[in-house]
Amino acid sequence: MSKDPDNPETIERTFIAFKPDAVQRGIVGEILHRLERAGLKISALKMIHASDELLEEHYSEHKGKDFFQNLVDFMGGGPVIAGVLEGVKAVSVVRKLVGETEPYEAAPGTIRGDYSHVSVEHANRKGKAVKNVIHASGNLEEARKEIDLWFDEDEIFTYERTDDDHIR
Ligand code: IDP
Ligand code: MG
Repeated sequence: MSKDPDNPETIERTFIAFKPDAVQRGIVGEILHRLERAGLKISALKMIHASDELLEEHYSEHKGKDFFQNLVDFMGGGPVIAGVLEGVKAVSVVRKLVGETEPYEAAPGTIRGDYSHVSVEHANRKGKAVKNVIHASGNLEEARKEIDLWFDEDEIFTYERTDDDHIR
């Protein structure tokens, strides 16, 4: 990837989803604010009660694992708010802001570290998915797959933010 800041190739799009626990706890706005504040542009946003079929495809890399069905049940247990965020190296920037998968290990200051605390061990003992507030694509390839899976092309928008000059 080019290091030239004016090269559009450094601008990436990544997929996020506020999981049902975030929606049900009423903390979506607060968390979205953190992402916007970092300069990430909202290119798409919608509420959706995802089908098992969509979730099984979204998490296809985890098919066959012990927690797979618990994960699908959790993610389909209520509406999620799915979005596309755009920015310089957006995929890794968003993962950094989101923090580690296991809330118990996620650093303070990260979304998962600040808004959740359960351990994988606890979730597995309870037979539940780890409720960790937000999903974010793990890499560029995953981002492309997930954006394509969750959004039609005409649901994704291009526009200028007034602070674009300062953040790119
Ligand atoms: P990620 O969301 O940080 O990319 P993944 O390993 O891709 O983490 O796992 C997807 C989601 O599955 C996690 O965010 C979490 O909600 C859930 N999960 C992962 N590992 C476990 C587990 O061992 N038990 C229960 N749920 C899990
Ligand atoms: Mg993942």
